[in-house]
Amino acid sequence: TKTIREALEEVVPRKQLQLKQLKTEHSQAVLGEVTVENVVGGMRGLKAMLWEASVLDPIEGIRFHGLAIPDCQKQLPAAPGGKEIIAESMFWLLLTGKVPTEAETRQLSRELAEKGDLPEYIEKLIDSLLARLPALAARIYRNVYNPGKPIPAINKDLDLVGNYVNMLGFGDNHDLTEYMRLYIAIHGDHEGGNASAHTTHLVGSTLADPFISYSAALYALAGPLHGLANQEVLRWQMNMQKEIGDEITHDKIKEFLWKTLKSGQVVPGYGHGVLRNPDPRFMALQQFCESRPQLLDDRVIQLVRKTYEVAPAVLKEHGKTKNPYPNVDATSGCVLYHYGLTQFKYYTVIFGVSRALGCLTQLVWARALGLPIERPKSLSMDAIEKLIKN
Ligand code: CMX
Repeated sequence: TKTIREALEEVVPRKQLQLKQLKTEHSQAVLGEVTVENVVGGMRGLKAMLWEASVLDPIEGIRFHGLAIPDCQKQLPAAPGGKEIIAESMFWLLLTGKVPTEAETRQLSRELAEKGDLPEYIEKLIDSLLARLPALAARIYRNVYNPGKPIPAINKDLDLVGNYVNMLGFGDNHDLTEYMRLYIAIHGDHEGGNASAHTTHLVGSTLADPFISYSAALYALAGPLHGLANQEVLRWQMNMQKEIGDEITHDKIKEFLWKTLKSGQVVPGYGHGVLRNPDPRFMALQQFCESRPQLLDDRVIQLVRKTYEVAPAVLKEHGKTKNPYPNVDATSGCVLYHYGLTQFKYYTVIFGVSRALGCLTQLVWARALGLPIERPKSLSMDAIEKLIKN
């Protein structure tokens, strides 16, 4: 059984060599063209970043080192007594490109649990940020929403998310724990170009420490077009519920969708910068709901499912978005709400605990490979026009 450090040490020299060869043998190879659309359109589709852990295909969705979500669900070890993927096995895969054994996963859980107490000073080990995030995030939750109640100590025999849910005060809810395990594993990484991942990479490229780099990413995650969308979805679905009452029909949902669109708002939880199909993370969370009748009885979850039956056609008719299908945020917050985590404002914090897996993985790789400070070239509109004319 290896530790994660040993597993990483095996991979680093190979990757360093690969980068060296790319730089010496292929540095002038052309990977694509830069169009005006790339520059004025938020760099969509521009191949301009190194990111090791995952690739986002517009049709298939996310693959973590080649493994799609159903592959991960089959291959990555779960927690003792659980069935869902856990953060540790996902982190191991993201960082090393290998599927860990059950023993390796348990060992990582223990290592993280041992480092998970909030210390008085900051160690520089990168994965210790990861280890401390649950305690930090749980303390925020408890201080804001449940002040004065003691927070349980970290249980060294439990996985990262098991401990997190425990510290949040929901440790006796096995279904929520399993949901959070799945949620945190599959939100872990989504390629490098999304706003939070890219922010970590950019700030980290200045050699700012991982705490600062990842804090910057959380500000990006807090925007309603990105991580805040899952709480926006819940608010929007609840407003829909209020407006259409108990009798949920396709026509009433359609009417509400058009009202949202005509007021100039986006439909939260739908559309994506890269995906052009329903998000497999959305499908995985829907499958979780399908295996639990009490979730299917929940009015808001029913609305989410019914909305999915109607919204793609409405968005197609509306004709603006390139992707009329749901992304993961269309469902993720609604299930948290069902399980009693009713404070919407906190949902992006949970997303933040998860996204650290991928962002910090790449930060480790950026350091191991000695990647340079990021510094793309900018252009004014006059300069673009001049280049077009030439
Ligand atoms: N509802 C209505 N209009 C939408 C839309 C939606 N869900 N998604 C995109 N559009 C519109 C855009 O606003 C844009 O309109 P304009 O031409 O008037 O500016 C047009 O369709 C084209 O946009 P696009 O190329 O399809 O999408 P982008 O890559 O620009 O934006 C995203 C992607 C996610 C920001 C956008 O789809 C959106 O705002 N979705 C709703 C918010 C959301 O769910 N965000 C979460 C994404 C996942 C995540 O990061 O967590």
